[in-house]
Amino acid sequence: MLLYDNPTAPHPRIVRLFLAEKQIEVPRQEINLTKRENEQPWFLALNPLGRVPVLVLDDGTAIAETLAICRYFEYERPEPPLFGRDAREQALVSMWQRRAELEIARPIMFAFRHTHPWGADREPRQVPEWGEICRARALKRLDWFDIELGKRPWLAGEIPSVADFTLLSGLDFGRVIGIKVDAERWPRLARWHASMRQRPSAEA
Ligand SMILES: N[C@@H](CCC(=O)N[C@@H](CS)C(=O)NCC(=O)O)C(=O)O
Repeated sequence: MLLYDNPTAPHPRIVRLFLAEKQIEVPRQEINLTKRENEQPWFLALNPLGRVPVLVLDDGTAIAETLAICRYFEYERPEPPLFGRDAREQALVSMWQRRAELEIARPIMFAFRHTHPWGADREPRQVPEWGEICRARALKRLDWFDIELGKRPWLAGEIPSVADFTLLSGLDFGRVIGIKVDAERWPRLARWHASMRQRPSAEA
């Protein structure tokens, strides 16, 4: 088994957080995105989209997509449950994971790709105005997440889940476009962030 990884990109970090919480060790190989290793034919054969993470199983099966990889490990090692413990929790984790990804992490990623020099020759056309719109949208959604995080300890309920790792990775990546966890504006988000930072997985 081999996990194709990258130390600074947000999606691979979700998998590392997930593995750390489950105390699973997996051999990893870094894909250098700056040197465009992800665009090499051998890597595109594993994931035609040219994105990390990718998990290759011993039988050669290549699993791309962060959530698919996390699902694989959830089945292999159910404890601690990170996708919810029953039907209700699983539905809530799924709901909040998608919201964290679609409403926070993705707009932050678009803002980065459309305003940062890194994205200049990776996007078909870099549109800084679109990047700014995405940045503003993520900030507005964080106001909402702050309210939600005042209602329960973790994003989807009483136990930490893959929804929290998705939010943490997206939010921390926000640093690259100047988004910081502002405790004045988002006190409950800051409390949650501090709790996440105290977990043994935080350095993953
Ligand atoms: N939908 C994919 C997205 C993966 C993704 O966007 N990976 C980024 C790093 S966070 C990547 O490999 N980007 C390379 C590039 O765009 O050149 C997933 O959930 O794993």
